[in-house]
Amino acid sequence: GEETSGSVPDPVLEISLSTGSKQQKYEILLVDDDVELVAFLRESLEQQSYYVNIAMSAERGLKLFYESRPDMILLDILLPDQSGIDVLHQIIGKAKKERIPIIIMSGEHSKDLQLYAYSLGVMDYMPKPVDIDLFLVLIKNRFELKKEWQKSIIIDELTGAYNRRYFNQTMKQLVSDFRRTERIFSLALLDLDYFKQINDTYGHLVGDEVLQAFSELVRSSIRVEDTFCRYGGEEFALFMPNTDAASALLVIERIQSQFAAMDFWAKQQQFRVTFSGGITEIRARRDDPEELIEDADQALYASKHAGRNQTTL
Ligand code: GH3
Ligand code: MG
Ligand code: MG
Ligand code: MG
Repeated sequence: GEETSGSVPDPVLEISLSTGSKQQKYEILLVDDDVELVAFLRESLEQQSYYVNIAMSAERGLKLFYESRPDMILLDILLPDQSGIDVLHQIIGKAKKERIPIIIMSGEHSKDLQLYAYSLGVMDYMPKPVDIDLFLVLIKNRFELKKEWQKSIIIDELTGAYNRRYFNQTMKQLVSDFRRTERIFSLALLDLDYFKQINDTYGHLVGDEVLQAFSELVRSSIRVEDTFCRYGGEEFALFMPNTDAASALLVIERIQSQFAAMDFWAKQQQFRVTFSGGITEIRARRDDPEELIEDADQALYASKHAGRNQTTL
């Protein structure tokens, strides 16, 4: 199998993963050489619960930009060693790629300079002297957009479940946790039964509603530490940390009987839907992502083969 710990991390997902259900503390990189302004901004920003990293030169700013992982950059233009514009040229590519907003702060208000900064991809231009009320609102709005974007890249739109991208990242994380600390987890694959028939009989929109109802039921039945993902089409995956396969089975079987009892209505007909499950638990000699998926998939196949609406270990 593939070694996961040596691979390149996905910065966007690492941020999303680290937030979890907790309140995210954003890190702001402040690059400015004005001692008084820096002290004032730091205090104001920390009061809003932002974490502030300070650089008083371009060189230090660049170093911190590459070493830490700021969620936003506040950048002065007149710096002692290089111009903020030079800094901008060096960081704009990565900042755009990782959606790190850059806000220029400057006492230089010329239209040309502003145009140039905006054309490079700077988000906002804050004139000095800084009006702190305006500045704080602007920063807050930028972070709200960022949060929405972060969510949008890991959530499946139809079902609200985490998407395949997040599935992969969660798998990686849990596997590396296991290898480090022996913390086990179970993986369940859940696949709706005869779903093609539902679509064919009642139409795709009704099929979509079934997927939504199923997802809602699962999400309301699991713990906060569990991660529910849409693996693809009408197939879903559930990660259950600190849970062995036998305990995971109880969880899935409870959901299975609740789902099978749900009444759906379409075309003046009542109908019911079931799903099948396959569960596997991570073990020392079976701890590659591909192996885990393979095992859960085989168990799922056994459930299908044995008549569906059941779960196999
Ligand atoms: P089995 O019990 O063996 O799993 O049979 P099945 O019909 O559920 O499996 P199959 O793989 O043959 O069909 C899956 C169907 O799920 C086909 C596809 O059109 C449908 N599907 C996948 N994604 C969506 C979706 O987002 N919305 C709707 N309505 N249908 C979807
Ligand atoms: Mg300056
Ligand atoms: Mg199916
Ligand atoms: Mg399927």
